[in-house]
Amino acid sequence: MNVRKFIAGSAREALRMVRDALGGDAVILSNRNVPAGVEIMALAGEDMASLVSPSVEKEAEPQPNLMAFSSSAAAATWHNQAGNPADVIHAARPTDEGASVKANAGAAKALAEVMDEIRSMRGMMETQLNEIAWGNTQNRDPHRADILRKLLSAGFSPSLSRHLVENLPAIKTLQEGFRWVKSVLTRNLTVMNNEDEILENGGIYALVGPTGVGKTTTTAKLAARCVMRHGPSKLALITTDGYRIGGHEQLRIYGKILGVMVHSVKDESDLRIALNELKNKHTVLIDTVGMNQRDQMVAEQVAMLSGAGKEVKRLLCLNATSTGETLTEVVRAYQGSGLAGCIITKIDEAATTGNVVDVIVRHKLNLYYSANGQRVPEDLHLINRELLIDRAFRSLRESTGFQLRDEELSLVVSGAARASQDHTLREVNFG
Ligand SMILES: Nc1nc2c(ncn2[C@@H]2O[C@H](COP(=O)(O)OP(=O)(O)OP(=O)(O)O)[C@@H](O)[C@H]2O)c(=O)[nH]1
Ligand SMILES: [Mg+2]
Repeated sequence: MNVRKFIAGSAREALRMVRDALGGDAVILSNRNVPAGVEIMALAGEDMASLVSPSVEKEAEPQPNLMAFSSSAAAATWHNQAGNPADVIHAARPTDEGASVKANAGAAKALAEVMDEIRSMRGMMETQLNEIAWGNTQNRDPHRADILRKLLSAGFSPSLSRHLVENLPAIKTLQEGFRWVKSVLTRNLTVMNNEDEILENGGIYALVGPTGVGKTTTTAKLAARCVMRHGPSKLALITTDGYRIGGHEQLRIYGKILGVMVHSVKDESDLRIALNELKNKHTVLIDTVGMNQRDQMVAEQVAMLSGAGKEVKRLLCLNATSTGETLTEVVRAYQGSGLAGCIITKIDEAATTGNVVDVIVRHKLNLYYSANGQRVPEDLHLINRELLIDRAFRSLRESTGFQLRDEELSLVVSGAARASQDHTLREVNFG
């Protein structure tokens, strides 16, 4: 085996040297930055034969060519012809099994290592090419970089931010770019336009979500709005918070203040009975017990609400102070066969709000209200889409250590999934 080292000022130049010296079938073993530029260790295609036992050649013709690079775009186009190490190992099965088992095990291990190396190199090169492409964009069009930085600082995910910036039309000023971004986000945010949807139409609503997000407080705020519109007799409150000490007390106190009965249920059959008894009520609000989104009990709770014999519309409380990743997990866990919508809570405590807006846009959740404080009933508001999006970009502190510098932007962007790989972004409407 004749492994050779090539050093050049750039990856492109080093790859050209490899191709000139070892041909188009050369196998790249490693690639790293060195003081003089880039160092590539490579092996001629035919030398791969030394990695497998001689008996292999009879059975596995032509020799598996792990990777050949296209001469047109040295760093850009890599063809993995062997597919995966298993294919290669299979091709290397000996004719005299007993004698060659050991040799093949060694060859298989070596091939697997080479394949791992190749995969990690491919990932590295894709990242580098992405970085170069983004670097060019940044130089050509600095407004885009500014907009991207603002989106990321506001808490939007790298993939949605990148998707927006990539689709940004030609702009003359930064303001023009921001107007476009905000209008796209606004257009893709679905909200309850008229409170009559819940207050006039009535029905059975359950507030669900992780622990401490504000379900009970929001149930009380909603209950107060119902009572203000129709009086206390049209409303009933149910709590599923039966097993925690004092669990149902909190809602009972709010019920007492509003003059509304509070029913406590333990399980699905209890809920069925309660909903049947309350069938003449215009509105029933169910305050559920909070559960960690990673808990199996969430699925049981969804099943309990779905199997109660009546249509129970689930409203998911999304705590604006949670990260986008956590909120995504929460939506996935609580989605079940479909949520009626969501309510943003604790928006007053959130340093960034792009995260919660991002998750709502991606999952196409119908946003009913946002809560911005502990006061019942004052701190619950209908959504003004423009204001909510504006707020995401307002008062971003520049020195929290979470802001990105120019050279860091390309790293984030190159790692972000392209819209074509992220199905939640495919339907973003650009107008
Ligand atoms: N700042 C702020 N605090 C809120 C908001 N909503 C609720 N809280 C507070 O958050 C805490 C938890 O609220 P709860 O309503 O008990 O939350 P929960 O989801 O019912 O909690 P569990 O039943 O334990 O899962 C209380 O101290 C509330 O006053 C809000 O919009 N902003
Ligand atoms: Mg509660």
